[in-house]
Amino acid sequence: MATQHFPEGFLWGAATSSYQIEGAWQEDGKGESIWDCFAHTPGKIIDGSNGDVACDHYHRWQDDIALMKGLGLHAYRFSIAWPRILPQGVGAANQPGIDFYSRLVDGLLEAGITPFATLYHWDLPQAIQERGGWPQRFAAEAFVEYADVITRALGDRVKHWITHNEPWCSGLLSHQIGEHAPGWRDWYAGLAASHHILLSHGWAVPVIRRNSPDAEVGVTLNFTVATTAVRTPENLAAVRVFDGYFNRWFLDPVYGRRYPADMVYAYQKAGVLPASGLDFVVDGDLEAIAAHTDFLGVNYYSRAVLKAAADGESFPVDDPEHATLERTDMGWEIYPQGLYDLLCRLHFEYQPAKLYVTENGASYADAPGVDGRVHDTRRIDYLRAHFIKAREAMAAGAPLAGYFVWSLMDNFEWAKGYTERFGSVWVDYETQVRILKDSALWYQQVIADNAVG
Ligand code: IFM
Repeated sequence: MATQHFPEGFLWGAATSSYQIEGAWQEDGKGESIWDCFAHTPGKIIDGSNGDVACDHYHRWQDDIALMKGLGLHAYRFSIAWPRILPQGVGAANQPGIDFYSRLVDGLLEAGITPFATLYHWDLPQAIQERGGWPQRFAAEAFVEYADVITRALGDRVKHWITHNEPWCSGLLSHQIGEHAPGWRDWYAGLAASHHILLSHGWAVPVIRRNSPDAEVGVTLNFTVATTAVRTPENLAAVRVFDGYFNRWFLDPVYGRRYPADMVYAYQKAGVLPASGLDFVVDGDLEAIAAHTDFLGVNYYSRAVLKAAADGESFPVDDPEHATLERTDMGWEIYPQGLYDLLCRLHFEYQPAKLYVTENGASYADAPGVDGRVHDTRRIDYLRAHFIKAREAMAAGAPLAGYFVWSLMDNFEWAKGYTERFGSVWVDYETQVRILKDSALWYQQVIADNAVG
């Protein structure tokens, strides 16, 4: 395979999120989040762990910036813990929490690394949850208050803002499937939560622009490329439904197309929505959600190979027989072509002004060997294949401006606790020693060459 060069100025980065790495769950006036509460509930996290300490990044951020600088990263995507800023979700701000992110941002800028800040990567203040959480409209109003406070504090230095990370997860995985905090299993609540999350995005965009002149503002969605191996009308309809549930439900309103009518109808038919339809949508909401954004953040890991349910009515089911056997430790199929297909689809169907891959990566358990190094060659193969597909999508016209590897370091993988390792940097959770895996050294070279061979 010939070396693929990336255009000058292409941003190479790595990503993390607050709850997954910071620890310090009770320090310096931080309020409790729904993830503190969820992870402290027995039975919710597979290994019984939590993010109380995680990678202790709250205390080790300077060393972590030094690591990033050593890797040559151009950009770092991190998230801000809302309950560090407003411990009760609204009202009094917590200056030490603001100061932490202010120091982090200054440190990044001094190291020549561009900060990309995500406002919400799932750690909702528990106080907001106690008032009903995202299924309530109030949560969207509270988010705007939080967005205002933090962008006023950092908006002079942070020039790339992501309102939300993966609304499918914070809306449906959390309220419909129940795997993530707050662990509800109520489809209607999941749709209401998703709507208020999108609404809070739309409402926050002009506030961020006001507080952070010349900033780029966008949202990050996670996508699963849906496909079927046996192209019967039933299976193709199943693909359409899955795509509507996972991808279009979020993309369409953000790009001014309202909620997909086929899905509204399907939800009404299934009794998920009342006959009156989207009764949580108020006049003006859809216009707000469609606020102009400067970029779309794309999180891509895998695809879904689907078939129609046997009764022809229920939600589509997985068709593992027809998927390839190559999987990461998460059990996710490795399908780099999906990234090409996705970036091209987004470009041709939705025309975002700019795209960033805000997450892509793989979980592999490879640990330090006798030589003290971590030979994670499967992660290198995974990343290389995806970088190449991204470059091909750019050649086909997709306006991709940067790529953030998930994740900078091993961290708390939500309901899977510390059993999955996505990092380019190995973390020993006992000692907090960090070791650059082979994939980190490989990535360092990709960045230096601005090319992948
Ligand atoms: O760890 C998560 C991240 O928080 C959101 N996107 C997917 C990653 C891997 O599951």
